[in-house]
Amino acid sequence: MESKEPVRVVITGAAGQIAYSLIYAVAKGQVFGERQVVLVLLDIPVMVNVLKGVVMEITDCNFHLVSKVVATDKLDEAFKDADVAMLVGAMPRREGMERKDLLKANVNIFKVQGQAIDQFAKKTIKVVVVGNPANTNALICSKYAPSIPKENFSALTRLDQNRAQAMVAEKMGIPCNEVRNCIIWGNHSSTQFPDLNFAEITVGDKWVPAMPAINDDDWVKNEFVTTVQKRGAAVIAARKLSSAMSAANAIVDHVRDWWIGTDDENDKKMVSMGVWSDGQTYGIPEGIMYSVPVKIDKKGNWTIAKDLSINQWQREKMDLTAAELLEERNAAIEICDAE
Ligand code: NAX
Repeated sequence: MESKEPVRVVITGAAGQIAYSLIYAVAKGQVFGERQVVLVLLDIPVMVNVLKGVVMEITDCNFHLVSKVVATDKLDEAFKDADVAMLVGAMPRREGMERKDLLKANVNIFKVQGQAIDQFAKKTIKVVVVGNPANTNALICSKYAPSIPKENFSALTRLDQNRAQAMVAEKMGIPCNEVRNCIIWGNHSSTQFPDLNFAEITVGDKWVPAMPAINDDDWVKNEFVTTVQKRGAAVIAARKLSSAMSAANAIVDHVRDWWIGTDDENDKKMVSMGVWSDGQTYGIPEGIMYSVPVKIDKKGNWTIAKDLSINQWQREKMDLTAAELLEERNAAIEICDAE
């Protein structure tokens, strides 16, 4: 990370709608700061022409931080020496498609991308999986990249955290940068558990617990939880397209914090990431990619935030989303083994 070589960033699904906002943010320095980047854009063969148009636009932006653009539909070319991979591209759910058919299509995408990462990328690569089902896709990707540490794979749940924090800010009538540590536990799906028990807001120049200030247990347990869980569907219903600008923004937040760390003066900031569970923390089963609160040091190593006390209500919600992830994992592994 210390070297001044450009950061080689792979963005998959590069011709899609999230990538259209994401590429701009990465090229503008919002993730890696004033550091040169090589943008590697991967999509499928039928999208190669669209990708050409995206490359033309990148050129026309005159980004001073972009040292090179590679647009490709070849996995080996895409993942060669990659430092960071933002795996956005996936098969969308079509009307009438069963969940298991979606899982099948996507598991295979992330299996072959895992194999390519294993073979071609730097062993220090950091991977964030965005394409749904993000947690299970991240698990499969990691499974097929055994030479890369499991800690280097993650699933995006930062959008859910951002949504949760925005809701608290709105409820309290304060700016969103005065809310932190809203935690997302579990799966990036409607079983996720958005948890305000460790959230903080600023009063004067001090961070204080948010729950006593909100002082509305019914809102916290009901309206807040379900609104965050269903926010993605609400955006689709209104826009007729899924979240794109806010998803790209969350990927930026996720990777920037992973790259430079969340360390603040008191080391109190927590961010949510779907990460490998070793079965040792907060009663989360081993072998799934479960979203937890993490702290990240300046070298980019994350650790799960410690000593958070979990009550019975939280426990039940955490177990419910774990059960869904175990089910998804078993179905995904069955698909991979059948190939
Ligand atoms: P789009 O359909 O606009 O773009 C997806 C792109 O991926 C397309 O250009 C497609 O050709 C490409 N693609 C498909 N298979 C590929 C493969 N094997 N290799 C490379 N590229 C491939 O979708 P978009 O709105 O950009 O969403 C992308 C994914 O993000 C979807 O799976 C979506 O469900 C997921 N999301 C995840 C979120 C999260 O918080 N984890 C939130 C936003 C979003 O819903």
